[in-house]
Amino acid sequence: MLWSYFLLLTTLNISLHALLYPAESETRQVKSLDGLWHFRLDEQGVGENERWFAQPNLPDPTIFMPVPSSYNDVTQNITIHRHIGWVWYAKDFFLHNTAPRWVLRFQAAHYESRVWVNGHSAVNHSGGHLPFEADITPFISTNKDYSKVHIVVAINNTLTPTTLPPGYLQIHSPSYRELQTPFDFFNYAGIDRSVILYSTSTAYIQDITIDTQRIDYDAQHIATSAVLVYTVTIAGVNPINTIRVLIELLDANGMVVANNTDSHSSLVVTKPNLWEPCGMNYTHPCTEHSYLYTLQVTLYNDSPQMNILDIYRIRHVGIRTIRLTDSKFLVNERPFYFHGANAHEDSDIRGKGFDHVILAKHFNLYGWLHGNSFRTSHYPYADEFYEMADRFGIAIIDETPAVGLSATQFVSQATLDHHKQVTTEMINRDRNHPSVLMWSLANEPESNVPSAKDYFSALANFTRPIAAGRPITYVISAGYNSDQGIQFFDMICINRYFGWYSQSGRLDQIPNLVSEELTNWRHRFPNKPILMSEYGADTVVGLHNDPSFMFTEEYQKDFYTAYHSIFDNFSSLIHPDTGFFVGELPWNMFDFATDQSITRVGGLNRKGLFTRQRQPKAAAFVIKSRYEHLESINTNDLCNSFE
Ligand code: BDP
Repeated sequence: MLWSYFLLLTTLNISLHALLYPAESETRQVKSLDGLWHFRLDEQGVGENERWFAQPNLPDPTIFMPVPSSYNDVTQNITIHRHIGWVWYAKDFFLHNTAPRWVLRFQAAHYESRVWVNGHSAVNHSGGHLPFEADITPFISTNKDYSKVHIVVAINNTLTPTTLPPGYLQIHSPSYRELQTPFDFFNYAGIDRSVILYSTSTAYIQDITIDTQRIDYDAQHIATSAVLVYTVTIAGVNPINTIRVLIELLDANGMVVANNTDSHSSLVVTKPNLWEPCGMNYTHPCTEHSYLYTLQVTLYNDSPQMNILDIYRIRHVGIRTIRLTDSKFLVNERPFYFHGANAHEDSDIRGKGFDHVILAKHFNLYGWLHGNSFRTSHYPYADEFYEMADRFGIAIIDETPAVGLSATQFVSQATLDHHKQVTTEMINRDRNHPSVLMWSLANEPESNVPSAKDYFSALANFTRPIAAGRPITYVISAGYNSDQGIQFFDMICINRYFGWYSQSGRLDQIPNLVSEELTNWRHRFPNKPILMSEYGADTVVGLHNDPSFMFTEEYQKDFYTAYHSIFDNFSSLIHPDTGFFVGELPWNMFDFATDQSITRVGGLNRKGLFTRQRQPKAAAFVIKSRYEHLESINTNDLCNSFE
């Protein structure tokens, strides 16, 4: 009987961030607080002084605001659309006191958040794209079998030189304030992801990490065994030796394939089914599921009855390895080629608000396109995207919100500290997702200035030990001869717009320029694979011209085709001996909202392969047929030969 093998727990790691996704189980209840909340602007910024959080209702005028959503585009009111500063949300609900501990979790709110529960300050959080939570048990009444709970949230979307992303408030006059944002997407704000209440037992599973340490193969490259290492962190118990833990790995049929009773150890799986990214010749199509295991952790008290205290399941455990060589990105020791498209969390009316319809459409369209990857440009996405990517085998390059960094930020200790903080929060949240293949720590920093060198050296040194087996990179707009920071990272990811921002209208110039660019980067960094992390052209759907002119659907098609032949010349798939080019990610999958400006017609960046309403432009069919072709390149013979 398994119980007899139980070891007493010997280690207890308390992590600062309990980031396990709120999941229901036999011991945990989950209650959604999504829906219509009371909402109002606080244009004078007086709410906190006037103690709005302590009043039964927000002062009039209030309106109903859906949660999750960005508040900007839900009404017809331009003042709400372009508001800069504080807004307030409030909601009341009843909580039945059926558990000893209740945690209030915000999946994200943009940017600076303050939360009060029944008039008490519960949590403050800085940063727009990662979860935060508070144990609200002290603020609810425990002497009755129910509590009435009043939540008030104040949120400020003002970005500053030390926020990520940064922003610069310009006050031209009392009635003309402007938030300058050094990035190309609208600064949507509000409670834009779900709000969840969940319960735990008094002693509970606080965190779990799980990584594939190694996979062994036979001569046909069939996996014969795998070793997974894990850590379980327990909280709310003293002393720790009154607790026992059981770790079980279940296959897709629910059968236990490995187990252990130590809180920090390993699991050995024989004949494992590997998690594989989709859309490669040897893997599954992007419309079919990838193989996932479930890690089940059970916490018991150390009594003869072995009472269960807590159960938590991670349902998206994938067995796979990642390794970079000088010229290849290997997944399960086979060369992986990224062919997908970048995106934004962005849609009509919702802004950046999370929505299951948009989520499902997102992955259906990657399947249609045969796209096997995307970068979470330019911030970590909602958790649900990663779960879907795990399921479909879509590879993710997970990006921090550090977009628009310039020399100002590189000399700011506050920025570096916050950058380390969000990097840690992102890795802690996302490290158990097999779909996350790489961490991108920034997008297009001004990395050609001398101060970028120390900044990125410090950031790389900080991140490498916590990178959970993934390579680290940042995405570069600087030139191959001027970038100061990428020397400290593992991969070269470049954004290039030949034929658009430079050589505008000159498609004929693209092939030579791309060829020179890749050759020059390779020359400077002969040991780092290269990926085209953005390239694209604005395209107004329905606009045509022959010969192809900028902004027409013809131009977008020809633009992409001009890059592709050069990519193939350097491809690590097509030229396994000499190639070092490991992927192509068009900018962008969908048209997306930006600030209004003279270059953004209707306040949209129109570089989407699809419109903002998710309908294809002509170039989408070009990319689809290219990706179908890339899938058919046979890499079966290439395994196990990459040093
Ligand atoms: C790139 C940026 C991206 C922009 C794109 C563009 O990384 O955020 O949206 O340019 O201008 O440089 O379309």
